[in-house]
Amino acid sequence: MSSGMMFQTLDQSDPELYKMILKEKDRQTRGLELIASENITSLSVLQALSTCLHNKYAEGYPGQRYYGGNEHIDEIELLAQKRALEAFGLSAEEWGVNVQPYSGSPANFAVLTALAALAGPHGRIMGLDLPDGGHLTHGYQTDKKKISATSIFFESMPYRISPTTGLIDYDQLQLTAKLFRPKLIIAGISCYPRHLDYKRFRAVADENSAILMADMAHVSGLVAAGLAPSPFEYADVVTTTTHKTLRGPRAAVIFYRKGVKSVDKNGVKTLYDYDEKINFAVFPGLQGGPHENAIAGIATTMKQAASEEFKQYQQQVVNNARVLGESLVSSGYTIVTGGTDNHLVSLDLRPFGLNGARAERILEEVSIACNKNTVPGDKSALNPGGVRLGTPALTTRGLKEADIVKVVQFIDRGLKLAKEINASAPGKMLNDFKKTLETAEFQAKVKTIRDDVEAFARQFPLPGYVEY
Ligand code: DSN
Repeated sequence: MSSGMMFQTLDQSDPELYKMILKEKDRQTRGLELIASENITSLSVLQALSTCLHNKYAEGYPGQRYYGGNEHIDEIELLAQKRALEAFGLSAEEWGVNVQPYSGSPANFAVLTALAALAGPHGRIMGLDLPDGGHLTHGYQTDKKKISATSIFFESMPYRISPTTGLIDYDQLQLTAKLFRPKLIIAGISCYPRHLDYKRFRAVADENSAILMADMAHVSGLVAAGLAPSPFEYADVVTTTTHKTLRGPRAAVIFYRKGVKSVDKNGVKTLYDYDEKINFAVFPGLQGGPHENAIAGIATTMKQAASEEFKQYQQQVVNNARVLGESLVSSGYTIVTGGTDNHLVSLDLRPFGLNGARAERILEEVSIACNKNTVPGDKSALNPGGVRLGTPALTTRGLKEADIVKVVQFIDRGLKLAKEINASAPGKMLNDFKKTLETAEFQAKVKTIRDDVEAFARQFPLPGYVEY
């Protein structure tokens, strides 16, 4: 019987929810998305995500599932694995890949579970501190509280950036690693506008007999396109989400070395054992049934990532980020490290006389999305002095260099308005700012900028389904 709610479209069966989705689609269409970790995935990925693959349980791995009926699921997962290796130019003899992680945080936790916990649950790890541009799952804790589970179940020690240059202090990492003797070092960023020196990371890892894990989530699209240094030359394990610059589904993959690790003077070979450990940590260690619809999305993303069109897209992402930085500087703003090598710019608003929270708030009011972020020397991660801006999503919508110059003009108008609001606010608290922003006088000014931003943004199509 093909009637009843099971056969209705979403707009028929749940108009209340459907309307909310339409509103979100409209928000994305009329806004400028500058959150550096976001992107707009392709129609084909959205289609893969909403297929019958969603219905299937497939605990285990291709050829070794716990339930029957997985012959086609196996084909799809093997295709995703093969294409993931190809997208990054990896040979199946030297690298393996697990495409099941639900997203970046579980992927990173699985690697730590597999490799840092070899000597028990308190394996020592080092990662870039979150306020310095690292990620929660690289061991983040504060002096008061262990925040990430990666700092609760592992012993973590951060490395940092120089408060003056904004660049990673590799010398300090080297010194600290000697004292801390980490089992695993993470080379990865969430807000760092420069390339990483993987060779240097490898040297520090070797000095301490540590495993080198690269979390290339932010830059994996650039790596696939050959526009950022490849971590594969130096790292033992590489994780990445698949939805940032890579522009795929909300998911993640883990690459790990396999095959011959070393040969001693008698010709005796030692093999990598990451394969079994990492796969076991993902399932059954931490996850249950893999999301095979997301894995199908990964398969088609990796096909796209190997294409010439994708390389051109990534080149445009980088070009746009460079122009974003240059235009901000020529408009009088300060950007961390003075420029960018990748897809993001870290805007330091302290010299301009504004903080990150106010900047994020005003820009949201005028339909520009970004996020407040710490900048070098910030005393408090709760009150950061800057915002992070990235170009992947805008580039997907087709913006080129000249469009980015216009985007900077909109940002500039918004930030100057924020200063005007600050000057009129009765006090110095964020609430004073927000209340003043709500007054009719400033709402009228906000509307003028927002109307211009939205008219501009609507010129650029949003990939995906036409309606939602
Ligand atoms: N939320 C992502 C980012 O913004 O970098 C990382 O998880």
